[in-house]
Amino acid sequence: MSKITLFGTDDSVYVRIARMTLHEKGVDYELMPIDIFAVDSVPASYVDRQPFGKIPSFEHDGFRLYETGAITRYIDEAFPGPRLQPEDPRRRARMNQLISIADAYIYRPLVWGLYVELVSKAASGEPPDQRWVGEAREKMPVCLGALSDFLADSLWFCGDGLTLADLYLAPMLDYFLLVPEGADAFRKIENLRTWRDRIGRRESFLATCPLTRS
Ligand SMILES: N[C@@H](CCC(=O)N[C@@H](CS)C(=O)NCC(=O)O)C(=O)O
Repeated sequence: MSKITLFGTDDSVYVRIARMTLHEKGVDYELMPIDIFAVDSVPASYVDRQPFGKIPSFEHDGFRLYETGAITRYIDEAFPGPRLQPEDPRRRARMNQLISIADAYIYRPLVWGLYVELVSKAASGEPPDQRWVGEAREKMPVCLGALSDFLADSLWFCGDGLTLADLYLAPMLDYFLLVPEGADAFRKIENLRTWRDRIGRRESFLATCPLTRS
């Protein structure tokens, strides 16, 4: 029986991407809590797993891996279950493009610049960094416009089949949708709204909702 461990916390966007991938593949795993933000509680041994101090990291029968892109592609390729990467080279390139976009242009402004600054900090009575919020606000329509163009009238971001691109975007947009102005802008874009409703019904999405929000 193979043993799979994912290290990280359930409220992390990137941990959720890896968890959704495991759920979509029907792979059992253990989530080992590592609170990367509670500096004192990060075990020194975690640095051996992830020297850059990020979550998640992953282990499968002694094989250690970090970086969510590598982890999710490995899970898709090493385990049976529905394929989450298109065979067709152009669709696969599109999926990889979307994952890069999510990493490079979506995560920071929509999750950190808007959700963390306007929702998370407000909950703990901290004022937002208005410069950071302003930059994120400028980027928001570019992010949503590009995603809507990629999705077009498809069921999923790369066509008729769910791929890793959908699993990357869902946890990021889930935090962004907790920002009232983000939710307003998003809900006005019909194809994104329909996609969100579709992915929001999947077991992988529901089962990985951060416990702090359930
Ligand atoms: N490139 C990393 C990014 C992972 C990442 O940024 N994780 C966040 C949590 S969602 C983290 O560990 N943040 C801690 C920090 O930035 O100090 C990956 O793909 O796994």
